[in-house]
Amino acid sequence: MSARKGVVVDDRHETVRLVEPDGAAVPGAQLPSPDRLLAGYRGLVRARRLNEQAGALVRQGRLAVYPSSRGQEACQVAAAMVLADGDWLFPTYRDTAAIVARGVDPVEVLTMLRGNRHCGYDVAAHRVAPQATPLATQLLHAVGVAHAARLKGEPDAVLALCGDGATSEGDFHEALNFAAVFRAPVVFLVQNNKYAISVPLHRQSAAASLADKAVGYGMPGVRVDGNDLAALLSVLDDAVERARAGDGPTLVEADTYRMDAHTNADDAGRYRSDGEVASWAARDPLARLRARLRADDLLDDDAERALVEETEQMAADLRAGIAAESPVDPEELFAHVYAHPTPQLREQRDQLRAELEVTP
Ligand SMILES: Cc1ncc(C[n+]2csc(CCOP(=O)(O)OP(=O)(O)O)c2C)c(N)n1
Repeated sequence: MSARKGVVVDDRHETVRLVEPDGAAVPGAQLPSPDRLLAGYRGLVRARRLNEQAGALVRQGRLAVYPSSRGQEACQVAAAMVLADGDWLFPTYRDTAAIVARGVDPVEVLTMLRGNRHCGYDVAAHRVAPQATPLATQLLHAVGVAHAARLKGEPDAVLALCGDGATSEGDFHEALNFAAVFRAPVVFLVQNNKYAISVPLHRQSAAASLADKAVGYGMPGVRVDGNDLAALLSVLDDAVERARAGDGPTLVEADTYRMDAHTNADDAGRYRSDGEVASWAARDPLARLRARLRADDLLDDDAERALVEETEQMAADLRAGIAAESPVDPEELFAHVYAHPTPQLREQRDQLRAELEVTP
């Protein structure tokens, strides 16, 4: 399907790529419009800064944890850009940057990672599900929402994100099978960043390519260069269009790499080499699109300076917003578990209350 707009190259597997790592356009590639590429570049720069700032907030003790998407920003930004306002996004714990690219305030998105009991943003207003930590559960929810939209005759499409490790989960199988049988308007975007924490892909799956899994479900599977924003936009546009037209789901595998550790609690140096990381740094999604835009005279020094200023403001607002957030009442821990708290919960609450009176 992607061959209609994109260019298929042979990179171990058939992979859609429009822009080479050095910024050169693949011969014959039909790139998205200049405006779209510029909007995408802005998204990439903001996403990178968000990743850096959130990492710093963890080191300052202001966030409990942050699963970084550095290196995967093109997937994050493209996932948001291909959706219309009425469409739904189903993200994982790693997809903070995609939610921000969809227009949600970074402070709201990071509220959950401060350890708050709620996800921090208005799920219905933004049409972004809460970030799922249990692997692949969000795929079933996404299919349910997509199926409901189809039954109600609504035009909305759904895009669900997951990692390569999540494709080994039973929920992945159930979600893709149901979606294909019922032609649910959903796009599954697997960010194949090569590791499930420390488990490399070859220990995770014996499939030659994760996109090949689509065949067994009876839906198209496309492998795309996940560090090429132009290719991602092209492939995902097609998939969303297909979903909206009633032609059913698509599985998209994005070939990318997690540049940071799994989270701040992980030491990636124990399971991957510096050489491997360096080889992916040379395929950086920002540098690639920047080189393309510069070569086409679509980006100059003034525009870059303005973008840096804007992005620094976003980071400053994020720091201030996280610092300003009011402290959470520890007793809230018990407030939203049951409508009528159990005797055990009441006992635990009383214990905590007594403890807090002694050591507030
Ligand atoms: C159902 C379930 N099993 C195990 C875990 C523990 N766990 C958290 S992240 C992770 C690795 C996931 O890897 P992948 O799906 O490739 O996503 P990535 O973290 O690389 O984005 C695991 C096993 C979990 N969160 N949920």
